[in-house]
Amino acid sequence: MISLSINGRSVEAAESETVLQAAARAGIVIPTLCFDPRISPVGGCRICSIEIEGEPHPQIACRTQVQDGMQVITHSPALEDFRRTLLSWEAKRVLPSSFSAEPDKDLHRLLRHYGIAPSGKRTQPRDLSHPLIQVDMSQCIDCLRCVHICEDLQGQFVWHALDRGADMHIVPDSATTLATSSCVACGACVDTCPTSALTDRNSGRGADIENWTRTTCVYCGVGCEMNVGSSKGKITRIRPVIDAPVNKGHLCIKGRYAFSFNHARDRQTRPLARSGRKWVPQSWDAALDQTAAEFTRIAATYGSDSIGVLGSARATNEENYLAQKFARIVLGTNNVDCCARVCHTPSAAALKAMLGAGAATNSFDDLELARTIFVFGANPLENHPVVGARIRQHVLKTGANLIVADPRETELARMASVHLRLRPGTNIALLNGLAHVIATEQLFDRKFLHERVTAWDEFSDFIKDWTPERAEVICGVSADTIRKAARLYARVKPSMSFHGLGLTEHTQGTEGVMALINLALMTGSLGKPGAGINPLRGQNNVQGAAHMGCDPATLTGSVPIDERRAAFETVWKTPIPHSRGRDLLSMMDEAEAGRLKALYVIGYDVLPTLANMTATKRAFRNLEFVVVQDLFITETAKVAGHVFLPAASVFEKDGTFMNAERRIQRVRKATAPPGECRTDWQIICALADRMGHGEQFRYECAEDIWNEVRQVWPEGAGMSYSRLEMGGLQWPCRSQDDPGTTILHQESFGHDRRAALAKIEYSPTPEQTSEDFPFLLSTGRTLYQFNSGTMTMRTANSKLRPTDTLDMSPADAERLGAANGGRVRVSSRYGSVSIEVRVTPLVTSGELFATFHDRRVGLNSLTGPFRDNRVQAPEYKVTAVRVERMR
Ligand SMILES: Nc1nc2c(c(=O)[nH]1)N[C@H]1C(S)=C(S)[C@@H](COP(=O)(O)OP(=O)(O)OC[C@H]3O[C@@H](n4cnc5c(=O)[nH]c(N)nc54)[C@H](O)[C@@H]3O)O[C@H]1N2
Ligand SMILES: Nc1nc2c(c(=O)[nH]1)N[C@H]1C(S)=C(S)[C@@H](COP(=O)(O)OP(=O)(O)OC[C@H]3O[C@@H](n4cnc5c(=O)[nH]c(N)nc54)[C@H](O)[C@@H]3O)O[C@H]1N2
Ligand SMILES: [Mo]
Repeated sequence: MISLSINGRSVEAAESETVLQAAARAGIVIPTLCFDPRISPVGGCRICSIEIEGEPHPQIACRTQVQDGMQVITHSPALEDFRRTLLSWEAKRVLPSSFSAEPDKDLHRLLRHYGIAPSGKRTQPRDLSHPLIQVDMSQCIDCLRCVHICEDLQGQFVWHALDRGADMHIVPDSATTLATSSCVACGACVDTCPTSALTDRNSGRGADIENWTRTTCVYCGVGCEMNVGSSKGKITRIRPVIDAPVNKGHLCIKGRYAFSFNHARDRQTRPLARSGRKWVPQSWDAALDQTAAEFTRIAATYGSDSIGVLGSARATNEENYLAQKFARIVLGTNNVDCCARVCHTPSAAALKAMLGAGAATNSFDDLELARTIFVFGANPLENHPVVGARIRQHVLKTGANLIVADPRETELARMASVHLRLRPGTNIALLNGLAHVIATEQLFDRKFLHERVTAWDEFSDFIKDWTPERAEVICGVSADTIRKAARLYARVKPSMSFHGLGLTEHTQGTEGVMALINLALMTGSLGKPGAGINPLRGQNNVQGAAHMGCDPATLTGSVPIDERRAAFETVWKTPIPHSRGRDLLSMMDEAEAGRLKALYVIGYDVLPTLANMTATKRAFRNLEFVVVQDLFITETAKVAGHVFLPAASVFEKDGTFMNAERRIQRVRKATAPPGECRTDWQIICALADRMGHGEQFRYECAEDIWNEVRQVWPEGAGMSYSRLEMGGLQWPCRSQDDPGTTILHQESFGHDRRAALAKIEYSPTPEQTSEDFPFLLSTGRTLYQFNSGTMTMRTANSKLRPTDTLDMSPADAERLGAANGGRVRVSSRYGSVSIEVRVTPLVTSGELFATFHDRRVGLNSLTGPFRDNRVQAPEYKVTAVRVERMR
């Protein structure tokens, strides 16, 4: 540390700091205009000029390093005059109407502070081509913040500065409109722009915002923190939290812009009951009475295990905790699950079985420490965009190695050191080939193998047969490429892997994750910074929903029921049923067989998103009673619902989420629920009360529920709301003074000091192409839409991506005579759909890729009945199909 004087005050600073940073820490505000902590200092505006004793001219604080004994003046009359002069020039670019509409823009604040009136006029037309971002270059002051933030934070390189000096102007990479540029609408440029040159469209006037609430994003498992602006009871604007540990001042198009669903006209705000084909509004009393009576009747007639409950990966931990408690002690069944089943239950199962904890081993902050990043079957630039951008930045800035295993040439694959472009459904062959190279070339970590790993002899015997040449025949990746990837992963360490559904949604999904864990065990890539096995979890709280106990076999904390039965029964004051619970897929089978009679579906549109929709529909139609608790009449409700209970959204309640790196973060109420909507936890408690269990469901607020969770879950006991108020914490966190755990397995694994390697044989899926079904279809996501589309389809995101597409290689399109944007009929052994074609070189000839977000397409009519051989996740990633042109 060194010491300097600022305005006569002695200030301590680190040698690496700038005067601006040191001053800010001391609470001294130096005005800035082109500065943003998220980008490296541009230093062009000179507003942050300061006087330094001994220097003849003013220096700029954002680029001046502190020095021991330095004497700084930040606010002399001369400096203030200088600032006023500079700002008077900039004021000529500011339109008076923008000045009053957007008081929080940095330049507008400064003008107000210095009492300078804006006097700008529009000198060129606005660019209104983009549905989310308005461009008004009349008001641009050439500060370059947009150019730099797009490079430094998002890595998209959309904005460019053309010409120099007085002629400088900023243009998108299309050189014409923003809509035709490569913009992905993360909104970072708007967020940093200090004028109204870049503003959000459709998000109200900044001047009208009455409240800002810090909360956690409602979409994916990254867990970005955001500030939600509201006015007159509506969400009107969302901005990233600058000091958030996960997103560090960044958001993606969904978090930033896709919030208008919250106030959609068809948002349901009253309980409804089905009467024939119609939904009839009900009072809460009537709807809850009917639900309680039906559950009671069905349990009495067919037994408790004829009812199932599905928790919601979109709702809070507190609510999911209550959903499983409700199933177990009110209904008396362990039939409780959630949509983790269909995505990363294979990851949780594999990690739990091999390493003793069913969650990501490391934190997102580790990725900047990794020298090799292995992205396996995941597409983070679209599906976890803030993490995707961090990966891209790390690779661009440090030259870290990137290995991508994906049948498609995703954007990350395009910039990878090695792209393992395998045939869908052949992960095991590829992973075993990689393990073979590590074993036979002795690239393993001898010390780690000795101290932390067992079953090496059997494993090395087994893996001998998996030569890269053998793997090549199956997975289509050349033996040399496999060798290259194995050498990078094993030699250039630390090596960190991130994986997605391309690994898990297969008949060998769990085993695929196990085969990936083998690589980490062999190379000692566990329990260390910059390493580990990290599933990129799906929704905002899917990790939490399952961890809270929305899983038939485990209780809160992911413990097998019989391991902690007594402890839970003491707190719950009721016995937990002994019968084996059914997972979602078995519930569907039971419904089809007529043995499951009722389903309580909380925040999960099962019907269109489960594979093999024809079978799902049959199962649902067999049910005597289905309750849907959601924001909207979902497809599930439309086809099968009997009672609809209107839930408050994430913007309308308090609670916590658990992100993909085990971080518990607060969710805070930004607006009141509309109409008669109630929070999920209030609804569950009201139902429990009606069914005679009010005593065990008496809570005043979300925090009361959380405190009970902490009581039954020792690894979460240390995370009180008062601590979470200061920022998220990662479990295990056992006591109030436990800082939480950023990296698991440092000294020993969850179950033991040593973990065993797993011998995984490859067994091809029964879903094979044939003469009738010659194409392999894989399904997944796009940046702009989210899952069932219930939320994003009701926002302006739909203008950027109106419907699902079938991605097809140019060669196949030509052969079939299918044009870009034309319609085709796709048929599998299970069903058929009509869908728009998108011709793209990103998919290989013979393979197809489609998204599943648009209910009008109903893509899951195509996907089939096969499931993961251990935990039943559907095989969404391989379906044999044929394609016919539609006339
Ligand atoms: N924008 C957006 N973001 C989302 C979602 C969304 O719907 N939209 N959904 C959220 C949810 S619930 C989840 S679970 C996550 C999912 O996030 P991801 O796991 O990234 O999801 P997918 O796009 O389904 O699949 C990832 C990749 O797997 C590849 N793949 C297909 N078959 C194979 C194979 O056999 N082997 C390998 N190695 N790769 C294969 C696909 O080409 C694709 O690029 O995203 C979350 N984030
Ligand atoms: N073909 C194909 N199909 C797939 C996949 C694939 O890769 N390919 N992926 C699968 C995967 S990984 C997943 S996770 C599923 C996702 O399928 P879903 O879980 O159905 O997807 P979401 O769109 O996340 O839907 C959640 C529902 O929760 C509601 N909701 C939001 N917030 C709240 C709340 O606070 N309370 C309540 N009660 N409701 C709320 C929304 O309105 C929405 O209806 O889809 C699966 N389907
Ligand atoms: Mo998911």
